Amino acid sequence: MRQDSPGCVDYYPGWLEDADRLFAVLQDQIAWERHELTLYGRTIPTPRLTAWMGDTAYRYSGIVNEPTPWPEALASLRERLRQELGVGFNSCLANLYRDGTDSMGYHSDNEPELGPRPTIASISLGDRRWFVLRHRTSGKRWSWDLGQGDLLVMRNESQSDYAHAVPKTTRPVGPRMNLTFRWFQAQALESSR
Ligand SMILES: O=C(O)CCC(=O)C(=O)O
Ligand SMILES: [Mn+2]
Repeated sequence: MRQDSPGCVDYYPGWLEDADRLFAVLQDQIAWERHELTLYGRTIPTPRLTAWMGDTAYRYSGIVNEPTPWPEALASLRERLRQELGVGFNSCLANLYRDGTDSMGYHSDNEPELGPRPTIASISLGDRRWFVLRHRTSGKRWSWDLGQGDLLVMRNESQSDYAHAVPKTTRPVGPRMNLTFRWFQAQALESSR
């Protein structure tokens, strides 16, 4: 594990052995979608493909992610995470960065349905990508060059005190996939209506 990580992030390089096979299976079996994002009155397609596996829709940044079915390989991975981390996950947001122009801007996974201190387990497949974490007030940054089978776990104040991003790159890169397992509490939203 990296010595210079903030305490709320754990990094397990090469956690998954059969990452190549899983990448091919999930690229084919996940129901990938491309959403549109409205920013400052302009509607643009998101610079990546996504899919949401969960019980109910997940809304953020004006995007509505309707749930899509769990491929068997993804359900097995969720079970392995539960056994090894001792944390249950009921949903997964998958991202596919097709080339270096695909990216994700700085944000925190701080929607109310995720709770105040969510544990998010992120698995990387495919080519490597930089994952950057920035402390909200000090501006201090950390980055990880994530690739095939790496596991990164964000916990505790990782979403309240930090933002994270996947920047674009001019490096020639092949497709890169990220699977973020979460616990999504839809009732929190419904009971407040
Ligand atoms: O690709 C990544 O590692 C970042 C994904 C992410 O932040 C998200 O899905 O919310
Ligand atoms: Mn995120």
